[in-house]
Amino acid sequence: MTRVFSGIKPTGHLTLGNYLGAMRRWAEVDQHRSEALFCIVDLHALTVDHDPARVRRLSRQAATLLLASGLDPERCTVFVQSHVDEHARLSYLLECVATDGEMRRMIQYKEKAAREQQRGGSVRLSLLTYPVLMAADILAYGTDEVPVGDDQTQHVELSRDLAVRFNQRYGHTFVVPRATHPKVAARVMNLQDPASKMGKSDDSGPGIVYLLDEPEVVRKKVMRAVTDSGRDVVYDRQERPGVANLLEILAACEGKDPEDLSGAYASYGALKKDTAEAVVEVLRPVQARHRELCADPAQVEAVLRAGAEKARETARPTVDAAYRAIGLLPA
Ligand code: AQP
Repeated sequence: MTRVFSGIKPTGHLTLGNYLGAMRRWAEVDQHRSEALFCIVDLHALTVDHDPARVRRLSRQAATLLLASGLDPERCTVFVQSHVDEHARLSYLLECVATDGEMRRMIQYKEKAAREQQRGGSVRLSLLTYPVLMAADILAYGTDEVPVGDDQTQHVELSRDLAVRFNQRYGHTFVVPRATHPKVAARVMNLQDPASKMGKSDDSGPGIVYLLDEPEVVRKKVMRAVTDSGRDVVYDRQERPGVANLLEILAACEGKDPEDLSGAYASYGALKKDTAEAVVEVLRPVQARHRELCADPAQVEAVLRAGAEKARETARPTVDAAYRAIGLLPA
């Protein structure tokens, strides 16, 4: 059976981008057709300036929202990265296979390091090595497929490269994974700045739809989305990124094609109105289930505990094999 692994960082409140680009597919497709593991990758949240209490709060919230979005612990494994030591154990071995140049070429490293410096902070070493930890997350589980938004393509490519390099040098140890992306909404853009990804750690609130936004807030944000200077509704990501983003969001919510949808609208106003309502409808069941789960936090804790145990059992043989293959004495 295909093994699927993917994760989400507790660096902010989860967004519509996280949902349409990743979470919804995990719940609707991946958990039903594969052996799937989904992880709150909390160690990754420590790579930039962070508040410990906030990371804890966001980790719990992310776990609750993953379950609210339809992940079923009977069908898949949901757990927290830091509860499974194998991630950090394997990360060190992969650091011994990765190169400094490879790390410095990572687009997200360049962007985030620049952001940290602009804010007057220093760049943590873990920000540079974070893609190696992500490779460890993936490779520890013998993962075949990594369902992600397309911002993660470069990181999954690195995981492939490291798996191949390790296997060539030390003998076959890792499955070589590949990224999979949704057909539509693989990169949901910020509503106020359609040149930038809708990212949960951005500060631009009005451009980001959060999964827990009230319907009125969602409507306001979508109705105020930046569009383009033209008047007709055409799907053109290069020339009309604002309108294209709305068409993609609407198409993803309704399971349609953005190009086909563009012909159905004569004005930006009508497109925004339908997009806002479609988003409200997509979020409604997730928010309702989230409210129920918040009333029973012990249930979420129990899922995470059982998930960590299962994840540990799954990862340990591969990580132990990597320790032996690279030349370390068995304990
Ligand atoms: N805007 C997006 N459109 C489509 N998919 C997206 N994803 C994130 N944003 C979008 C996908 O959601 C999964 C989890 O994302 P993440 O937690 O790794 O990263 P993030 O939400 O992008 O959070 P940050 O903190 O703002 O991260 P940076 O600044 O690193 O991008 C992934 O599958 C991701 O592709």
